[in-house]
Amino acid sequence: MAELFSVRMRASRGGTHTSGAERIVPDDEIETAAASLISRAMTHENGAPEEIKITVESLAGREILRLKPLRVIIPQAPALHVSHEIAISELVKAGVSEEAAKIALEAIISGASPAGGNMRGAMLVDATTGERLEPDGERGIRARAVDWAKEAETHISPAENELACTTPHFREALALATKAANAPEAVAELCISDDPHYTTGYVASRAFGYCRIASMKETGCRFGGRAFFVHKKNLDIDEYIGYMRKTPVLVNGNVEVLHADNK
Ligand code: PML
Repeated sequence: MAELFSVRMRASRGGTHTSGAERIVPDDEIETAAASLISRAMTHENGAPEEIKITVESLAGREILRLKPLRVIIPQAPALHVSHEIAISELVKAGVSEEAAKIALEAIISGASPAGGNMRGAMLVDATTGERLEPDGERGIRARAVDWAKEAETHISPAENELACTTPHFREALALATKAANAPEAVAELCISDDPHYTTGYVASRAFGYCRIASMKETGCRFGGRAFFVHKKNLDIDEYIGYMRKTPVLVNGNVEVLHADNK
């Protein structure tokens, strides 16, 4: 099999992150992947960047983990208060305490970094107490080295089409959530986009899948981010961070999408 490379883009303006994305591709697709990531950075709704960093890194010698995408469930969430209730109840179902779920949700929608803005990566949160465990509150935890397998890229099922699960946001988030759900000591994840006009978020867990929730914030709100909930008691934080940053994951398989009736 051809050697694979991670091609990552991070764009910023005035020191503030504007967009970021990653592809895992064979060597003869590096240039195309880099060009498409640059175009994405330049046209992002967070505004034109002043700086775009592209990192190309060989994944040779690293074992590639192949995972099936989490199952996708879409509840009815017509308004902010309903969507937040659904998110909290999904987190609780997955094993997060209500207190920890509320702490993380509140932090994400009001700026989770110590300076009061968005973090560059995700919060790491003890699922029982809500204690923040990430070593650096600005940088947070970065989930890297994850993409769809090439075979999966062009396959969008009729259900995905019908339920508008075709945005790049969705597909990238589902791949990332699939990786995160398989991390050591992972309990669940909560995500709200930091794009001001993208208000759909999700709660994901290995046991219950990817619950895609509309109206997670007001349109125009610039806050957003992720919380990875873990069991602190058994956590080896270096192992966890190593998995999230370094273990290459390719997601492949049909995306199963279901509408759910709210309980
Ligand atoms: C992000 O902006 O990176 C988060 C995207 C969340 C996508 C939610 C969805 O559309 O399912």
